[in-house]
Amino acid sequence: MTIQYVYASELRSYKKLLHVGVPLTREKRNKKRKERKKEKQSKLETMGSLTNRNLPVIDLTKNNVDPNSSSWSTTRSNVVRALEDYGCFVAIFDKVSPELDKAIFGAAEELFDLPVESKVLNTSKTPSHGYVGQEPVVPLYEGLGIENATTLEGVQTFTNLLWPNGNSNFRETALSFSRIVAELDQLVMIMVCETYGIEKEYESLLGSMSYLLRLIKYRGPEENEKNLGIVPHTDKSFMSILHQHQVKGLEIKTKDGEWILIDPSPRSFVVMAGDACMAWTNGRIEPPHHRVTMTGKKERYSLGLFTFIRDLMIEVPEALVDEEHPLQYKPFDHYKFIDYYFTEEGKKSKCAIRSYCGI
Ligand SMILES: O=C(O)CCC(=O)C(=O)O
Repeated sequence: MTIQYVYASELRSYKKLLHVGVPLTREKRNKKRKERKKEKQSKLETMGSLTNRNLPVIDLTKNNVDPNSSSWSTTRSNVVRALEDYGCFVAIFDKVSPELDKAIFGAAEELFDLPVESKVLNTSKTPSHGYVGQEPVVPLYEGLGIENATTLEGVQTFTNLLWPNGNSNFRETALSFSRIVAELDQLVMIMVCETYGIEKEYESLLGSMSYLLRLIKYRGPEENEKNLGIVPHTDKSFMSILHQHQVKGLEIKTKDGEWILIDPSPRSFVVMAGDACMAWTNGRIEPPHHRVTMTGKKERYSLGLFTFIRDLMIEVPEALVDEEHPLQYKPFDHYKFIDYYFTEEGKKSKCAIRSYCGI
């Protein structure tokens, strides 16, 4: 909606331009028209267009993400505006090659085809970071989590657990995918931090950053079974990047209550703020509610790369506190917050991060 407003206001200023000053000759008018068309086209390419109804789509390929390019600052402000307005956006990102995209979803199929007795071996000290499945509230859902997914050790531990005789193809594919998608996460965060003037604070979080790769499968609903894949929720992460394979289902709620269905594509990655990001940015970036609704009988695969901060108290940077923005959150430990979320009190709370560390 904000972006539609920008276009409307741009149009008004173009119209004003046409009515102000010395009358233009036909030749000059044509020249101006061509310039405007070119400018609008390049804005659409760099700002992102409005497919997926009104969720911003932002091109984060090549030139747009070179800090020395002329489009860096426009892309950066589009990213921050999208996060402030929607808590998320669809990134067009081409660093995951079509081959890797095919391989990671192939690896996911192979993983879910393992017997349940193997999958339940994927446990974690952190609630919901290991195997989740066969849950009566969401019977279609099954997910496995690879902790420390950007490290060889993390992916190796997971692989050895599920395939005691080894599976180097799974290990290499999961590791490459996680590392490349983590680059997207860090690129977005750099843009956010440059905008807010909090690069130093981000650097100190970086050393404590830990990535969880969650591989997710929803089986198609049977006759008389509801099509709810996952209940509406906000993520407990710092940031999340979601990637769907072929079958639609992910819906994101806008601030005015509209659910938007997101189209899957190999180059589309939904970049989304989690609860911890809202607290860290002192409420500037709010996590969006999202859910999965299965639209047909076909099974659906998706991936989520989630960022968490380990062994470091997360504190609102001083630059984000002023008269207009009084401090809203006390320093907190991310993993203790997740534990709290899974208590009776946390589960009942309307906004767990606020009840946990809100002021
Ligand atoms: O499957 C999806 O597309 C979304 C999964 C999700 O919302 C989550 O894991 O938090």
